[in-house]
Amino acid sequence: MTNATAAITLALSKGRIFDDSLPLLAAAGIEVLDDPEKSRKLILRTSRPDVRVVLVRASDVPTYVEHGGADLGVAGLDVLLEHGAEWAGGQGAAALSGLYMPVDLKIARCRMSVATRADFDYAAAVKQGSRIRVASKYTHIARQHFADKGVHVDLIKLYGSMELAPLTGLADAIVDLVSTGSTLKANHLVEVERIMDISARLVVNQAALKLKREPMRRLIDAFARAAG
Ligand code: PRT
Ligand code: MG
Repeated sequence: MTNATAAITLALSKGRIFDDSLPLLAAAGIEVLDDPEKSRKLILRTSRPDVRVVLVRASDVPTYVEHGGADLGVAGLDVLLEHGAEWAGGQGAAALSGLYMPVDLKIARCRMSVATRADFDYAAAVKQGSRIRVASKYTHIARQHFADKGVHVDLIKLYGSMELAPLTGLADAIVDLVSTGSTLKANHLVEVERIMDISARLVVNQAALKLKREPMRRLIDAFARAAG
């Protein structure tokens, strides 16, 4: 490529974000030429010589875009809110500095919810203003939620298998993503409160948007149209 600055790098994560982004890319006239399930490549070529895809961890997408490792990326609102809070002392999405969050792609949809064991009286625990022990990977979202309700909370940070926490007595409740509800059901947990709806967003590096205005604008518009 002769004009390196014109090349566009899109950060995606393997799994549902990648899978759900493919139809949007196709609608924008872009086909990904490498299959991440078949190769170990982290940089994927596309049918557009000036567009490439980099595969990063879902929670690393905002970091890549913020620091210009990618010009744009697709990340869940959950990831963006946690990332924003991490770097801005709990101010959430409003504080995402170098990131511009223009398009709700309406993919990878789910909800952030509170779940407990069926025999735990959540309503009473919340009403009485007693302390409640909550385990989550999403500690900033959880803290904000319970603060808004005026509920005292002891937060326990976990990185996975959150369903185990109420079953082992580690916590009274968990805050986790729910889509079909079958994971909760399989672990005899019940969804007791919905915190917010979650979907994936297209995030854009602001400097890249200025530097590569035309091709970036066209790509963002195509994504927006495809997302509907
Ligand atoms: O897995 P890894 O640690 O690499 O990263 P990640 O979990 O952040 O990535 P990934 O690919 O699992 O999720 C990427 C994004 O997809 C998330 O950031 C969400 O915005 C979105 N998404 C949509 C979901 C779900 N639906 C979802 N159901 N992310 C996770 N889940 C999990 C949930 O945590 C729970 O364990 O699926 C389970 C519940 O599913 P149901 O269908 O049984 O209710
Ligand atoms: Mg996952």
